[in-house]
Order: sequence, then C-alpha cells, then structure tokens
Amino acid sequence: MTSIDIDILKVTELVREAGKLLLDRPKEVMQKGNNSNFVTSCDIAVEQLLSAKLRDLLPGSLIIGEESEDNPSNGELLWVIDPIDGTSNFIRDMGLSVISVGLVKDGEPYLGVVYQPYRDEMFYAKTGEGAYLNGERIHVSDRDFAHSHLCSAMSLYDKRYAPPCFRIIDRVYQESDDLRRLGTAAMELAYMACGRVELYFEIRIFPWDAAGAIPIIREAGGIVEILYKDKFPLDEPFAILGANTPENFARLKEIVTEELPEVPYYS
Ligand code: LIP
Repeated sequence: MTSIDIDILKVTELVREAGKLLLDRPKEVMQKGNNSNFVTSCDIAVEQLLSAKLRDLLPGSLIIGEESEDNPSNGELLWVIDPIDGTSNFIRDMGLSVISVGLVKDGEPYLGVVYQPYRDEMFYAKTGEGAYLNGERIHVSDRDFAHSHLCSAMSLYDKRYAPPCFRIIDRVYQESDDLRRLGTAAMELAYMACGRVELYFEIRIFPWDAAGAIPIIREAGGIVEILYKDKFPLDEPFAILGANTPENFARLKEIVTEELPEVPYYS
C-alpha cells in the first residue's frame, strides 16, 4: 500500500477536541432502530465536528459516518467515523465509550484513531508506522488461548443472530480464561492491540465500529479478519474476528467457522 502524506497527530488532536464533547455535553437521547439502538445529540455534534475538520485535513476525502444521511462508499480516501461507539454506555454514564476514526484508502483501513476520553487514552496507528497509545508503542500480548480473555457481543441490533454467538462464546469460554462484554467494539479491539484482551468475535458489526481499530491491531502485531469477505465492506454489516497470535487466531477461527459455516445475513 503506498503511503499518503498525512500527519496522524493532527487527526488525534481533532479527535481529542471532539472527545471534550462527550465529557461536557448534555445528552438528548433518541431511539434509532430496535429497542437497543439509540442516538444522542452528542453523537450528532461529534460527527458534525469531525466530518468538517477531517475533510479540511485531507482535501478530496469523503465521509462515512454512523449518523450520516448519505454514505458514499466509492471514494479513494474515506473517513469512517463512529462519533460514539458505546452509545448505550454513554447514555447510562458508564464511562465506557470511544470515538473511532478510520481512514480507508483504496478499500482497506489504512490509518486509525480510537479515543477513550474518560481515561484520556488515545490509540492510533498508520500502516507501516507502528501502533501507539498516548505516544508509547503498543503490542498485542503473547498469552496463549488458555490464558486469553475474549471480547464479544450477541448481535445487539438484530437478535435473530444471537444463538450462534452464545454457542461460540460458550466454546471459547470453556477453553480460555474469561470473557468480557464492554459494550463498545472499537474500544475492545483497541484493548486487544495493547495487550489487555486477546480474542475478539462479533457476528454483526458495521464499518464504523471497526475501521479505526483495524490498523491499530495490525500495527500492534495482531490479526483481524472480516469473515468470508476479501475486502473491507463499506456499506453493510459483517462478522469479524481477531486475535493476538496466529495460533490463537487459528483456534478461534476453527470454532467460529464450525458454528457459523456461513453468515446468515450475507447476500
Ligand atoms: C455498538 C456497541 C456494541 C457492539 C456493536 C456496536 P454503537 O456501537 O455498543 O457493543 O456490540 O457492534 O459497536 O451502536 O454504540 O456505536
């Protein structure tokens, strides 16, 4: 992948500025889809702020945002924004939400920033230049499967697909150390990059949940794959898995593909 001339620290500055909105702003909550799906006035404010400033930073780039009306998917350079990943945690004042920004270049996540404002933790990576947390290089852990923690979810926004998730979680749980469900995919994926968790599986997430964290995991030495897809999907949900080591990834993939020989909602 050819590199592009963009200072990732400028992206982190913008994301940190947007992070102040999560800490300060009053929360007006609106229902979005099913019972579990919400958007707040803060999601919209963060996305508006980032969309405008990221476009200025990289002239000619396009935006895909979780709360956007129109989602272009055919640009050469696309910012993929989740203004608040962990909206339900945000509404419930759990202090477990992040802003995620990915830059997709020629169809693949190229640069990523995931910011947890409550702990002031800025995760970031640009392809070929390493992964960082608050300026320090990060790396996945070397724990084996038996000592791993899995992060996962159960298709929150379409619960028809929950049963295979529970089967996969049960099987991984029997062989590993423990399980976490933190309610924000982007943060859980960033936690894998810095060695806090080792395994990740989610049956149905959206491009904005993962675009920021994928380059961070890869640059931190981890493995992440979109199940049964060759390219990063920009306009549809997908199943994703990831792990710290090739051995752990292989075992997780074995369990996932046995329980999920196909993804039921893929067309
Ligand atoms: C969601 C997370 C949830 C995860 C979903 C999605 P949202 O993000 O809260 O934990 O399972 O795939 O990432 O809707 O809060 O931005």
